[in-house]
This record gives sequence, structure tokens and C-alpha cells, in this order.
Amino acid sequence: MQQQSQPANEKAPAVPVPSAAEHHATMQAYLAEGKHRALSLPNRGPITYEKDGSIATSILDAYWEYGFYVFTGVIGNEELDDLRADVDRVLEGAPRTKGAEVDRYGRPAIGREFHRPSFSFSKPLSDPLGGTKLNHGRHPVKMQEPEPADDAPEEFIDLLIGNLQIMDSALRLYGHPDLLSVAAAVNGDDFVPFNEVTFLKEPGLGVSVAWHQDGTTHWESPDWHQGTHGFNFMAQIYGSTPSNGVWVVPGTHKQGKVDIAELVEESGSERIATATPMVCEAGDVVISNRQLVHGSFANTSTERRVTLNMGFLPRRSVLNVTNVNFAGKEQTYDEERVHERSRMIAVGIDARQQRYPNERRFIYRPLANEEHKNRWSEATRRSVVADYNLRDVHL
Ligand SMILES: O=C(O)CCC(=O)C(=O)O
Repeated sequence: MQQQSQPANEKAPAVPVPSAAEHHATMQAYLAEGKHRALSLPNRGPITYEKDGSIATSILDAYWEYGFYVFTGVIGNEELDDLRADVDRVLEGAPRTKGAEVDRYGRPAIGREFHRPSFSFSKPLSDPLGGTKLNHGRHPVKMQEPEPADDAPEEFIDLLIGNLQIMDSALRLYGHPDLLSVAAAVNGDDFVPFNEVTFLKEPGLGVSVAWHQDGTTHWESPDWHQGTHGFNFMAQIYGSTPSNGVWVVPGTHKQGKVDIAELVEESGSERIATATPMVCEAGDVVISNRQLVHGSFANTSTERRVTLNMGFLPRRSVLNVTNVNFAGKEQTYDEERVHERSRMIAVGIDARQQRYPNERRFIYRPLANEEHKNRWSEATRRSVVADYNLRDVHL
């Protein structure tokens, strides 16, 4: 274990920095207890329906009780192959360093044509957000940053941004009828998109995402409720373990703003005693309430996690709300803006139908009469999909 150096005039004791192996070893008992807790909860299984075609009441009850639910076996092997191949293709063609115009082979980098960067780079095993003011200061506690192996790169890609424009397989997954049926059951038939990113937790490199609750706009609203800031679907294309997965504190989505620093203090370390990991096989998709206290540890395990996030919000939380966008610019989510961004759902449904013509086609009610305008084609790739995430909703 190395000691982090301190400036000579500071009295604070040196903070021990564990090696990746030490960090992994220290976590073991916590990981085992967490896994036991996770598998004891009644919140996992396939997406099932009542006789009238609505999502099973037992699923919705468990989701609202715990704030998350693991849907098993949502993505079949053929689709998993497509998703994995797309993620690997995008990583192969990524800028060779942050901001580079070319990939590692000297070819034009993927995503150069878009206005928002498609890649985020970080230092291996670091915690880029904990204890900072970034993202509205919602990550109050710094996580442990284990020492990466000597041969680890200086920086690596930890996040893909705007999944639906860089991976056609992600666009098809976005149109999944069972997932969209869940979105309608949780947020209402007129649910609206939030954003789509891919978390890359590479073994020995993956960064911590410090404990936080998402949502910035409605915590003080008089009509705030357990679903106000919506949810994320987290599609696991390699599975998710207690070591590399997201942990949540069940039920905290109902509690308003939680004192995360106090939870950490009470637990005696960043390993919050009441937290539970998402334990998933490849092909499982978790629905996770954005208001839950959640986070993930530096990935000192030997297993890769790649999670495609797709977020959805209740329309009444979004309409005519003003917030700042990714570039700090103020914007209001009026009807037209929400309508334009929602076209991605319709295009995703059509892209999926073209690939899986025998599957049930989800009817997205707000755009049910506009299917002809939202066909998936090279024309809509340019007119609807390219730069779609400039219209993301930030709540
Ligand atoms: O995937 C992760 O490690 C973190 C995910 C997360 O914090 C989020 O989706 O809000």
C-alpha cells in the first residue's frame, strides 16, 4: 500500500492508497454480503404481463418498493452479439486520445461529425466526480482510487455518449417492445426520453461513480414524488457482478434528498452497509429509479461490465421546465422540443421492426399517427438521428 504524498506544510495524515489487488481483497466480504442481499430481494425475473396486456402488477409493486428491478433474459444471443460487436467497433474507431481527430490507426475518428463528443476519457480506477462540484455537486463523497497496474494507460474511455447515433444495435434495442411497455407502465403512456450513454467498466481500469442521487430540478417541488426524476434502463451486455456493478440503497428513491455523507460515515467507509449490488447475467436489463442513492466502485475485478443506459421521464416532470444543457446553456423543454426528441423512440421502434419483423411492434402513443415520418432509413439517420442528443432532456 502506497502513501499519497502531502505538501510539507499540511498536517493531515497521509491517505493510504491501496493497490488494485489490495482494494479487491478488502472488498470481498462486502461483495459477498451484498450479493446475498441482492438475491434475497423479490425484484428479479422476466418481463411479464397481466391478462389484459398490462405489465405484471407484482413487477410494478416491487419496482416502486425497492426502486429497481432486474429483468432477466431480455436480450437474446443474436442481439447481444450485435451490441458487443458495435461497442467494440466504436472503441476501435474512437479518437486515439481525448479530442483527437483520428483513431489509433490514423483513420478519421468515429463521432467527429457530431456536435457533442461521443467519448469520455478518464484516469484508470479514478473517481472523477466524488467530492467535486461537477454535475451540480451531486456526488458528495470521494471514493477510494486504487493504484492501477504499472502497464495501465494514462487514460481510457469510460463512457460513450449518444448511443443511438453511434450504434445501430443500440437504436434497435431502444425500440424493444417489452422495455417500452415497462416505460409506459412506470411513467405513463406519454413518457419522454432522457438520454443514452454506455458505461464501460473495463477490468483493472473502470472508474468509480461516487454515490449520488440523480435529478436536479424537482427535489423541492410541492408535487415531488417517488418517480419524479424518472428512471434508467441499464442493459447489461456482459453481465454485472457485485465487484463491477452498480450498487443501490433500496427504497431511497422515496426519501427525498438523502444525506449520503452521513450514510458513508455511519458505515465507516464508502462501503455503505445497507446497499445492494445489481447482479445480472448478460442480456438482463435493470430498471433503476434515478432518485435512488446509487454508485459503483473502481473495477479492480477481472471482469468487464458494459452497460447501455436508456433513460425515460414522466412528461409532466419535463414539459415547460427550464434547465441548463450539457454545455451550461439554458433551455426550456416546450412541446416542440419534447416532440422532436421523442421521434427517436419512433425511429428506434421502426429500426427494430426492420430487423425483427415478427416481433410485436410497440405503439408509442404520442407519435402513433406519425409512423410514416419516422421510418428508419439513411434519410432519417441524417434528419432525426444525427445530433439527436443536442435535444436531450436534462432533469
Ligand atoms: O454504471 C455505473 O457505474 C453508474 C451508473 C450511474 O450512476 C447512473 O446511471 O446514474
